[in-house]
Amino acid sequence: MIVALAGGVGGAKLAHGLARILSPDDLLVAVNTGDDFEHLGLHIAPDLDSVMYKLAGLNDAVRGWGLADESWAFMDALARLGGEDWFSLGDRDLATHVERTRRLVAGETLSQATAALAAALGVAHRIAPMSDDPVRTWVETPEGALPFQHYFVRLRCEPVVTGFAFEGADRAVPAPALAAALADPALEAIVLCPSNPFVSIGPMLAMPALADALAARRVPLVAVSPILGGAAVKGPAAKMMAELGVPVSSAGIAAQYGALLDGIVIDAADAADVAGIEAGGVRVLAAPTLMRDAGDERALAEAVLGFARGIERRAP
Ligand code: FO1
Repeated sequence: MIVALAGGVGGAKLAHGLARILSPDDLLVAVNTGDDFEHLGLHIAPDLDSVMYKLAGLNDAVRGWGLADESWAFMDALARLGGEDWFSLGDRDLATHVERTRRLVAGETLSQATAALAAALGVAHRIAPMSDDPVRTWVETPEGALPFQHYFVRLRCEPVVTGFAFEGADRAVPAPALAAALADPALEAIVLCPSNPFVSIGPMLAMPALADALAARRVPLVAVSPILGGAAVKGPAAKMMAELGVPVSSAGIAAQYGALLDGIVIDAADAADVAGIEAGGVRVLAAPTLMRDAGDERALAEAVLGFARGIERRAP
């Protein structure tokens, strides 16, 4: 059994590859909720939805978020009314947020609401939020701290980043499915998907209860680098690394995760980084990491599983 910790697009792609190989009982995808926010009275969970839509085969591959074949009548009508239109909710996507919010207001946990939505969309594999407790990412800039979606969408990641805060993380505990999977004797490995180490995996590691569970693990933990040839495959990871003084490379990703890692999968084009990372005691697999289609996703998932199953947990 494998636990994959995932953010949005990159995490969803690797999760999709893993789901092609592993049976539903043998995979848990635990997803960042630091990007979640309340908007227009609705609970929006962008990374959970990116993973859910991808595993359901309903995602928009070009836009990278939301549903394929979307229409925008709601947003057009909202803009005409002078409403908040900086965050785009497609007509079909809107139903997900309305139904999720209805379930949460009725007393369901985010885990229960997520499981219900995913099942309704035909997803067989298990998707869980990282926590049922609210964790909210703030992006620190020279002009002050910004809620994550204001930084990411409203300001298009333009402000310089000086740090991050994860409101609520100190009190949050891993979702029941994640806690159970990490304690399951059948667990073989933990995979950090090729997601942003600061704002996708960072909110998870900021939960002391999850950090402790990861530190107490008996199985190897491997990351897949989201950096390829000195650039991020998607999103602001490279810009954030540069602004924070972290080398924009897979070696920089390995350094960011530090002692947590037993191994890292980096792109074959970055093979020059292998020796430097291995000198720090972390095993490295150099393999194609760019996922352009379902074949790439499956091939990377197979490479990651083979690598993770072939290495040991470092002595803590
Ligand atoms: N990203 C954007 O760049 N612009 C949007 O208007 C936008 C709307 C949106 C609606 C629902 C959803 O699930 C995701 C949405 N995203 C949008 C993506 C999302 O904000 C980010 O990609 C993630 O938070 C980063 O992982």
